[in-house]
Amino acid sequence: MKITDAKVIVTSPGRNFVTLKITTSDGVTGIGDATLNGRELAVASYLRDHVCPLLIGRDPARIEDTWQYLYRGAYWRRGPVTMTAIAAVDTALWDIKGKVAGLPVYQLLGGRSREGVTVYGHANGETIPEVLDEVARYVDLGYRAVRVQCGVPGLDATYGVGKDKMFYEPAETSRPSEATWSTERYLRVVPELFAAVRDRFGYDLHVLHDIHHRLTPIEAGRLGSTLEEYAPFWLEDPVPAELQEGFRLIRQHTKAPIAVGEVFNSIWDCEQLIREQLIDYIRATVVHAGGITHLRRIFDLAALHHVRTGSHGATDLSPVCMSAALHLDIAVPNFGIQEYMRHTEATDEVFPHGYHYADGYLHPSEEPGLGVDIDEKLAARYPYEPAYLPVNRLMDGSMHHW
Ligand code: EZ4
Ligand code: CO
Repeated sequence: MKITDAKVIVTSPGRNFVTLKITTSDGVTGIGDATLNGRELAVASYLRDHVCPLLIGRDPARIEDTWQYLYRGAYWRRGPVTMTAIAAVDTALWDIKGKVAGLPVYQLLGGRSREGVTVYGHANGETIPEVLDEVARYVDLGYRAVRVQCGVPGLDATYGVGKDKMFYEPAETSRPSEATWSTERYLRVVPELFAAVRDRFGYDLHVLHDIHHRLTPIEAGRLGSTLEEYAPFWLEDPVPAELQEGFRLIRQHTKAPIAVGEVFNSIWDCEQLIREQLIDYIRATVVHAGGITHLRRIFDLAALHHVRTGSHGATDLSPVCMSAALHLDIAVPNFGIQEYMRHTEATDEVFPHGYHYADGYLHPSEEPGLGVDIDEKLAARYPYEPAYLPVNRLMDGSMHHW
């Protein structure tokens, strides 16, 4: 069997998605997510112009060899664009391998290690009472874990607080919108939020929070120690993670569990974090960290060092990525939790899928392969729309991390 076609599909059913579709000489098809929020067309071109021509004629069964061919063959390694493109090829080839074997992909990864994939939803609100109402909604839906984000008094927009409750979407304008930031105000409001959530819902619910890279290590250490009495499940992305050493300082000052990795592209972004046990959860994802093949390598390293998984699952990762993530989540020994932001109905229609939510868990599809498809006719009705993520400035106008 040989690869006879590889094409890139760009569609925007509410937001932009890039999908790679590979076809074999036996007529088997596989798909992979290639969406890089705010830089979508760079990956589309990387695939169309530089990768698809190399795939034609290759044996689709050789997943590892193809991964190494694209990784080593680029010479300039890593980076979000390259690794997202490689991820798309890798994911599509696992989909094909599953279909050829007649097995869901998780069976090829060693089979089930658990009955379902525990997920957390996003409870957002401008005010703390609004957030509490949202938490109640998730609890009613059966969720065991909820991420809480609220507005910061005095700031006009805050990360994590959007117009739509179930579909938070930060990329929405043809130029980056500008938010303002005050660490001092933020550090005052978060303990109040956690206190209110514990007061109303008690301690059985897992409560998570995303700092979105905005603090310094010592500030994160201070926030973590303040929140310890409220037993956070994790604090996510406390600081920008280019400097892995920085996490040592956080560890010295708090026992709050730390999660990081949604913007990581390879094992080299987290090797020290994992080896030195500076984090508790690794949040790298299939689409941005080199596909199922490479993410499994990261998860295996993590398993050796008491680090569990907590993959990114925002709306800008397509149902193809979510589907692939669930096959890994159900199989790996060190699964922790999976982020689950629901896609819009339009997105779900373009990407029909067999995974489903029930009672706090997501369940991967039992169909051969990944169990997700793309309706190309419908996809063609939603052309690409330029969209940028916001930028963030301090009150005096200095650029800050978004
Ligand atoms: O801001 O995926 O944990 N989830 C997140 C997301 C990210 C977006 C960026 O594209 O931090 O909401
Ligand atoms: Co995040």
